[in-house]
Amino acid sequence: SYKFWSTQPVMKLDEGADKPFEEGPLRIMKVEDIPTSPAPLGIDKFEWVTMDLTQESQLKEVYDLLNYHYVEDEEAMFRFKYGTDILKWALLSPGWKKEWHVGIRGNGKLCAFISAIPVQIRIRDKVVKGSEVNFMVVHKKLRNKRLAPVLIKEITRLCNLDGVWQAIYTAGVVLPKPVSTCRYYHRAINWQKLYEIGFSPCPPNSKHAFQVRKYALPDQTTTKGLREMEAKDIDAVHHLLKRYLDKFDLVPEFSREEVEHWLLHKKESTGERVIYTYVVEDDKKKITDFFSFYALDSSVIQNQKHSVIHAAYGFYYATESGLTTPYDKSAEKARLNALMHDALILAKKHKFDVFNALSLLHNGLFLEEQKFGPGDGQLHFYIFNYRANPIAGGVNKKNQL
Ligand code: YNC
Ligand code: MG
Repeated sequence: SYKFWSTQPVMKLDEGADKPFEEGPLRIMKVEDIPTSPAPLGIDKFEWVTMDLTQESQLKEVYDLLNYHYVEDEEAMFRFKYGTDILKWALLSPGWKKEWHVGIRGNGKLCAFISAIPVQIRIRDKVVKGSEVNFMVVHKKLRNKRLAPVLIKEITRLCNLDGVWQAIYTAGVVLPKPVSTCRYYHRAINWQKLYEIGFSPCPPNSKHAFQVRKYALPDQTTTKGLREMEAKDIDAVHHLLKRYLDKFDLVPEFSREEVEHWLLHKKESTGERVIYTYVVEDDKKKITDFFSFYALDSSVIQNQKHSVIHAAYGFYYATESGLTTPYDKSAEKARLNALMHDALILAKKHKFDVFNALSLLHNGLFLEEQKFGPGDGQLHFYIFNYRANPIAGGVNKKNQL
């Protein structure tokens, strides 16, 4: 019945399915009408706090909260284990605001958190200045007490105070109303470990040795001119990505600074490596392709032998082979398969156990051939305060390719 969500400027689940409609904001408001202080929490010893993630001690508090209480799969086998370096990457992106890192302390202890970062989103032909809301978490002991709506209303107020009226967010749960839905796909790299954890079953008519051989990868990549992205590639990667993302209906509009932040690994950085980006440079020194993946561990909740899975997540890519006139789908398919095969080889070299990808962008062109299998998880995409026609997600849906 969505007691909370039915009060919010979002489309109803049964709305707008029959015929296409004009897209745009649902509710128009003015900054001067937005309250300048948060709604009182009304619980003794509980208070709103702004988390300063540039302070190691506060970053560590958010890390601890997420480490024990953040997203688990349905069977509670795994839980995302965001480390402090990936949290900095995700939350201190260009234009970040301290005020958008919101916590609740109870008796001084951090027990809930929600965040937003500024983003420009293009939805079909319109560009919206919005925010991306992520890392909403409530301590397990405080669940089902309607704290989530309180967090959501507070991050909304803070975005509105900065003149931001739209937001994008994803969730595994169905809420009113997904603009698009994707499925997770997984490609085993260390099949034996995934088997021991209980993530990858051995099919009844198969044998261990066969499964291990099926997922074996060579040690060397084969794409000519493939190398790690460097600072000198930022403009070329930015330009190529911008042209490639033009093909899609729901994408970020990245600035040069954002391309640098999201894609360039800083060699001098200490900490754990988060982003892996590779470019292909041709004989004329032109960047013709790039691909990227990021590192995100998951805790294995109940296992004698293994406590963590090292997962690589497919991120942005672009290829000139997808940009020819006329468009040649089979040429793009062949190229993406070659690139993703190399991505898997590099992921193996960097000791990842599994490579995860969603059914978005043109991933449908390579998932099957690269031996990805569909997972149980779905990821729903939402836009707050915006009326939008559904955007086909999933693999091989007609609008996608
Ligand atoms: C969810 N994930 O339906 P109704 S994703 C949004 N996103 O409301 P309570 C959610 N809403 O149905 P709990 C949600 N999960 O009555 C539940 N809800 O209308 C809704 N899990 O609240 C739910 N992190 O406090 C219901 O539930 C109401 O104590 C129930 O808390 C929920 O970060 C949660 O999965 C998720 O920590 C915090 O279960 C808790 O269960 C938890 O009684 C593990 O809440 C971690 C987890 C979610 C990851 C994410 C994106 C969040 C997006 C939030 C929406 C942002 C809107 C845009 C705002 C800015 C606008 C501008 C401009
Ligand atoms: Mg609650």
